[in-house]
Amino acid sequence: MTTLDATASDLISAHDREAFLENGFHIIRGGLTPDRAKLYRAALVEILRTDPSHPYASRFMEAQIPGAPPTEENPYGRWAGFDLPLFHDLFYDFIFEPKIALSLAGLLGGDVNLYETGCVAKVPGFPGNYRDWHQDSEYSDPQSNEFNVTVITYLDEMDGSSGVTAVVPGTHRLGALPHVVPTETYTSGAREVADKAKYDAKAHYPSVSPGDTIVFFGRLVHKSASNDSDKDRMSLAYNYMRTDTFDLKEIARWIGAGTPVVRNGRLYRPSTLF
Ligand SMILES: O=C(O)CCC(=O)C(=O)O
Repeated sequence: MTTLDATASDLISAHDREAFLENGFHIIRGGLTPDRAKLYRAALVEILRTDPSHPYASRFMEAQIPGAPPTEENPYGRWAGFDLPLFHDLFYDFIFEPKIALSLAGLLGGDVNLYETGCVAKVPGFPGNYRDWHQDSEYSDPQSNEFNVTVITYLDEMDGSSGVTAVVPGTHRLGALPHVVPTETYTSGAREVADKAKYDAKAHYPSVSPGDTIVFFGRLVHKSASNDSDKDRMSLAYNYMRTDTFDLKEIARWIGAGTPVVRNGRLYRPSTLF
């Protein structure tokens, strides 16, 4: 059976879902084939080179970090980017990657919409406290339920010393934690949990291959590991929600937010009228 013919229940077992609800995260091994991971990586390198004069260049966050200079692949030292379909159509196509999208339906227990598109890029020397412990729900609260997930697809091999996402299992059950603006000299400036040091001891740093995908609840405490290697490490970071998950205050204006992705357990195709 090809993944296009698959349904959510072919990919996520009852045990997978229970473990996801308990731990707050799940890893889809081989979410992309190695060839597809290469294709997206090449497209990501292309858009990381977008000229700063581009009208939408402010969608990229640039880092000035001593010991972590820009590289040939990432000449402006961009560590994060948002609204990727504005820059390359492939990042629209990615929304519908079958194995990932259908696994999400299995994990969330219902049909799925897109919420946000983005990327994370770590140049060699990227420090482990630059994007420190935080909950992504800090940026989407309040919502009607907690079925908003961050979905990070690795385009390089990564582990705890080469830029993987570190997670603290079970922290999604703590509810919304207080966040503060970081005080270090070199930091993303993005809000992080108030008492961050206490999460270090309980951290889990997975080892991943290109195409592997981690899915976690917006309330799961997580951070970026340092990249102590001599190579750029890149990933795509998208958010998806169950169809009964709504913004209750500010309605998200991310490109594509609300796009249907899975319906009736199958990948959405705009075909019913044509
Ligand atoms: O490095 C990662 O994979 C996580 C990045 C992250 O949490 C963020 O940019 O908010």
